[in-house]
Amino acid sequence: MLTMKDIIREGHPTLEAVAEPVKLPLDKETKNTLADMKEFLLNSQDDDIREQYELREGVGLAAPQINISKRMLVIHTLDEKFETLHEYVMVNPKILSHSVQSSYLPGGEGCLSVDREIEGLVPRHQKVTIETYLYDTETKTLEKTRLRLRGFIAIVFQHELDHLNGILFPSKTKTNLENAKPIEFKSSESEENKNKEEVL
Ligand code: UDB
Ligand code: ZN
Repeated sequence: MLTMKDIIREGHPTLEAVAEPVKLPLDKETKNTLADMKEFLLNSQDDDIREQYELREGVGLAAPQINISKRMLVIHTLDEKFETLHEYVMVNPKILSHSVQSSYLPGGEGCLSVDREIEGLVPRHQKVTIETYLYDTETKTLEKTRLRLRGFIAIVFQHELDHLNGILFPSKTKTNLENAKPIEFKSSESEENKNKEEVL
């Protein structure tokens, strides 16, 4: 299984490289890597496994973060209303179009590959239409798909896509964002929701 030891950190050249497109059809090794990446996020979101292996609770992971310079990423998280689970294993994703409206996380961003607190806000597109191959880890099949992502999920996607292009969020922070929409998490009736707001 992947642990924090497998995640490379700021300063490693792979995090600054533009990753290569994944060759299709997927080979066995690539399928295994995608399954491992998804498993890392699931493990990191399981309270017992997270504590046992000292994982950070991840919502997304890009292959370059485990020192594999290929255009693939995984996302596993609820939207900001805590309504819909978005779980995607993406291969060769690209943005087809995006909103003019931008958005940001009011608490700023973090990164599994960045071990320091970074001040500032990161502007993101509020909505993106993407084209990607989606990998199904159960059937081990790949399907070309168009998706419309918005809000928090769109932010996670753009953060991961930046990793495929050798970009880390600290290089994009601003002190002042005009006309951008803060992505607020559905508040605060439950303790669970409060905890999630603290993580952000
Ligand atoms: C994260 N996690 O995984 F809304 F239960 C961040 C870390 C760096 C703080 C672990 C996170 O935002 N967790 C979270 C959010 C919730 C509810 C919840 C847990 N990433 C992924 C990453 O580094 N990918 O490369 C950083 C996020 C910052 C903005 C989008 C991705
Ligand atoms: Zn990151």
